[in-house]
Amino acid sequence: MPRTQAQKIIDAHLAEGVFQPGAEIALKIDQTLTQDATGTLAALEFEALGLSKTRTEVSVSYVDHNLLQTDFKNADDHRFLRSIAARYGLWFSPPGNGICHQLHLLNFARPGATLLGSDSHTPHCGGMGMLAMGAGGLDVAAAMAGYPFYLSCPKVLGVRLSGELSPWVGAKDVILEMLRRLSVKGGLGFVVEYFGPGVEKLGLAQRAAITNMGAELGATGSIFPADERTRAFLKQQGRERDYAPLSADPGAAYDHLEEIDLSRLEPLVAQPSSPDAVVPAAQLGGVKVDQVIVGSCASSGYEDLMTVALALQGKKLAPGVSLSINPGSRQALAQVAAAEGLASLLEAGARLHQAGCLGCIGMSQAPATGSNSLRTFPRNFPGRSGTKDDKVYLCGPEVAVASALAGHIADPRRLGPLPQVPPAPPVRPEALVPPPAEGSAVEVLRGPNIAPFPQLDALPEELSCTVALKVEDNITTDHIMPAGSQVLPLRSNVPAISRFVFAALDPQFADRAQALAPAAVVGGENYGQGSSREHAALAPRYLGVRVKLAKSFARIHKANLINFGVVPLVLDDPADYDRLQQGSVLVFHGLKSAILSGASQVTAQVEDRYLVLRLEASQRDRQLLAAGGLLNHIKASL
Ligand code: MIC
Ligand code: SF4
Repeated sequence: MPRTQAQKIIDAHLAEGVFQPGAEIALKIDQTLTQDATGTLAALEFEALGLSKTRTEVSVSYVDHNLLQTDFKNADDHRFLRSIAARYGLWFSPPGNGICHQLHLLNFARPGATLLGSDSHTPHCGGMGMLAMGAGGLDVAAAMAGYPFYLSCPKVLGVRLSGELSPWVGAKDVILEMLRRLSVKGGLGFVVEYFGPGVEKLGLAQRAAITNMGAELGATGSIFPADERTRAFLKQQGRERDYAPLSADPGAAYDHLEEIDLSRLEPLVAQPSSPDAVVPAAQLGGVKVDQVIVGSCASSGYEDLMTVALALQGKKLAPGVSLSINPGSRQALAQVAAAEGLASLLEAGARLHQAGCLGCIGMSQAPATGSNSLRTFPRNFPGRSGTKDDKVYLCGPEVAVASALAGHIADPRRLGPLPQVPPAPPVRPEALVPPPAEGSAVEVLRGPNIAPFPQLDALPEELSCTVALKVEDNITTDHIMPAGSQVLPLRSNVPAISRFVFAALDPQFADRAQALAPAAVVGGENYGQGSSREHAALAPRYLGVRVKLAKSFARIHKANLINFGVVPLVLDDPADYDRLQQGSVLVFHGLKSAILSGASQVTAQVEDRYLVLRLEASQRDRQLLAAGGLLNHIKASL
């Protein structure tokens, strides 16, 4: 049988199960990445497993999210992660080095391998022809310990690319076109696999920008073939030995097929406040822009920044526009400097920042009240910028620079001929710290804000829980567990961060859930989309939430709920969603036995009615739920 690229990698890494979409499989994980916002908890979890060293080909701990050091907390976390890396055999990337996905693609990604990262944009490295997936920190900690990663075997969505991008149309426009067609739910259960004659026209950074934002489609991963351009990229990074070709067999079948003629795409923009609210840039000429930011893991490499620099050459920003440049990596910044791009950026009036996530995760760069912000980021969920009622538009660097010059959203094709970006200068300002040969004597340095991982009890047989909150469709993990400069420093302190659960939607939530515990939350479709942050599962659990009921769940969030022993139940009957209200009491009899028996449905009594709720869970998931979470389960098995 001819196989897709995804199937080839899955087959080569199967630890349990067979390639059959929907069935549970376990995959051997070759590489892991963590970043500081999720990595502190992952490190605490790894420590709790009691191993002396990681058991992967390579594991890297990046510091890129929590860069503001307004007090000791983030600085303590950085130091803690550096010491953990040395102790347990991880590479360490210090603050200022750049964003995990950009750095991993440059320095470690290799075709044919598997990568598990505690960040939802880990599929960025799918641009290299690897199966790169986002997961909760606990799954990544388990992978670091050599455990396979359990997931539901994905279907494969093929995207046949033909033609070539026109001038001023970029990789971002390809993925925005996918979001326009398929929506933020369209990729659920799929690996998105790109193929066809258009592939060779895209460079590695472009491929990675496309696979990166496959996360916004809800996809498990996205993947490109590995070809001669992949080899050339690796060669330039001094890693040609990591090259291995990858492509689908001729005649491989896809579960769903899309076709994109690259030459027909035009510059696109996602409007506030969802990455799939996509329209042509040309239609938004009436939208004034106050702030423009070029950066984030999706669009911050050498070519992106150089395109902006060259387009700005000899020009000035429109009056009143603030343009920020957030390089994705120290390497990209050094390359732009070597190619003499910095002068144009600075002379035009741009603000130059250190390499990192910065405003993408609300760590500074919040827009002014009532203003419009245009960003080359992957996400524009409401309030994520740090400003309530923000209006954030998403685009590629081409639209960003055209708009910064015009003062309103602009089609970049009006800028005239596309400037030719010179080949990337061969500068590689290495600042990655390899693990020492022997780390067992390294002292792990903890600050006062780093709280131990909380104890979680096993699931009771009888459970009566009260609905503490009811929410709508497409609730993101940014709604459940906000980020931003106030909250992110608490990522290594679960009791403290739990005070902010649902804070923007309902500031009383934390107190109410704690008073009602055990509590439940009711949600609509695609509940928990977005970030991989496991705090969105663990912090509510810490407050006493034992059950979540939703019309459907996003993949990573559902896995995180199970990892912390929160039962995810599907409301198949829309009338049940309507019936449940804040304050409704759900009584489950024999819940634990029902879950362990493999039953696909459980019943809850609500007043004098019985609701039938679906539990989509593998046998292993059920054991985790019964044990009160993965950590309890692994500890019991050791
Ligand atoms: C994000 O883009 O939302 C983040 C911040 O990178 C998250 C991880 C986190 O919440 O720490 C992600 O995408 O997984
Ligand atoms: Fe960082 Fe933003 Fe990328 Fe998340 S989406 S990894 S916050 S740059």
